[in-house]
Amino acid sequence: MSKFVVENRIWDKEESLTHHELGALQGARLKETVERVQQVPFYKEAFSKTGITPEKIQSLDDLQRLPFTTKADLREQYPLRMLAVDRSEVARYHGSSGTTGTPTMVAYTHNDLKNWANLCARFLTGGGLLPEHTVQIAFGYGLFTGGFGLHYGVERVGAGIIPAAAGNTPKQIMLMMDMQVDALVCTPSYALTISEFILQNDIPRNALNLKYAHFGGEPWTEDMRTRIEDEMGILCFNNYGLSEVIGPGVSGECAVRDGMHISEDAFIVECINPDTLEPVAPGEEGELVFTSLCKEAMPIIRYRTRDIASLNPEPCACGRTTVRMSRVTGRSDDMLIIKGVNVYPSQIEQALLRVEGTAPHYLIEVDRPDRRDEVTVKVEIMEDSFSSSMKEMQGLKDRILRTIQGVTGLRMNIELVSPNSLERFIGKAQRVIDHRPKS
Ligand code: DLL
Repeated sequence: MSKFVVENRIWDKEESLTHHELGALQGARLKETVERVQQVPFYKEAFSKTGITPEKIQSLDDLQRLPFTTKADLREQYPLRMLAVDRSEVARYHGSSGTTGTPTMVAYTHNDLKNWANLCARFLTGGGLLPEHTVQIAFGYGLFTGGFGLHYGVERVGAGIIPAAAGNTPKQIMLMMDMQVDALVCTPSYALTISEFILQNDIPRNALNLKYAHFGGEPWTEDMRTRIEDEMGILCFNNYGLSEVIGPGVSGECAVRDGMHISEDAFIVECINPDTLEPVAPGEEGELVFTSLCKEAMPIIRYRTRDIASLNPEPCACGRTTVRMSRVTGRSDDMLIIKGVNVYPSQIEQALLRVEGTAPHYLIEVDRPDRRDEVTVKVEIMEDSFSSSMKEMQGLKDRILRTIQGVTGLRMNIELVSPNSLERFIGKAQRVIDHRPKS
């Protein structure tokens, strides 16, 4: 565990408004956003279909009268039909990591970029960033919002940036050592790859000056945090965002690390039951829905993220008053339905990491031989847990099987594979392959 202590710092006053102040600000900004989206034919049409006019939106209470926006809607408007400003006002474009090949393009005005950098500066400050630190950004720089988003956030705080980008792990480590880097920014799965390289090459911990890291861009579990923290001797913070809403900077952990603070002056968050579309109670899991409040180029109304998490409106010990979201346990479209039971890959990860002797590298393969769903979890074993005794290996397999069954209620096939045999990731990990025919 790291000895690094993060002082409790708050970046700007919008993070700790009173309930009343926040409500008034959100209400006023919602009205402006509703006016702005009248420039987007998609919204104009969606509003008129339901008989909503901007005048009918007077306060936050009217939010639920507005239509939802889905990923499919954005795909249909590809590439830029969601733009609410003239193209001459666009300063930058990014794209979401689409699995279908066509990305969803998003656009930012100069104001949007300024605002975005500020949102990232907030969670970075909450998680320890100081102007005197040196930060290595090992996210992809490109259409992906991770690299540039974090880059300008770190710059806004005034810290020194090493824009290493993702990949070339030996060079990442050389830079971290030679430049005495304080903080690492990347996906949690790339952090695992880096950590493994450090261990395998016997690089002593004191050759690095790394104190903490900000990870985001993909789901990860609390058990994964513990593994990485123990291996690297650092503190790890979680941050969340999505391109359609802005990129990173939607939310992030503070020093308390009990949920990610959502920047509510910039986004209204709702948590709904994805089937009934009704709000769920605080603390209950549901799908997150975001409405942007400050975006000029591509404002978005009630965007259904498909990310499953819960909201905690209780005040936080750090002094911020903003609502906190839990870890994302999964995306509704990542959810596997196995023999009628809903399972998220994160549940399998959580179970696996609890079994001593397993490495945090795994692959979940789903198939349907003889019309019966079958899941095989390939798990790497740690070098020093490997044994030539069949009995010991069978014992490890049984422990994994039982732990997964305890968490998911399902029996899965467990395949132990040798160290280093599964793919390593430099960006977002792909840990599920579903071979079942799409119905
Ligand atoms: O991943 C933005 C980002 C970059 C956030 C870097 C944080 C750090 P997209 O490529 O559009 O944008 O993917 C967004 O990634 O809907 C979630 O499913 C997932 N995701 C992002 N951050 C987290 C997180 C960026 N901390 C999608 N935990 C989102 C769990 C996350 N899932």
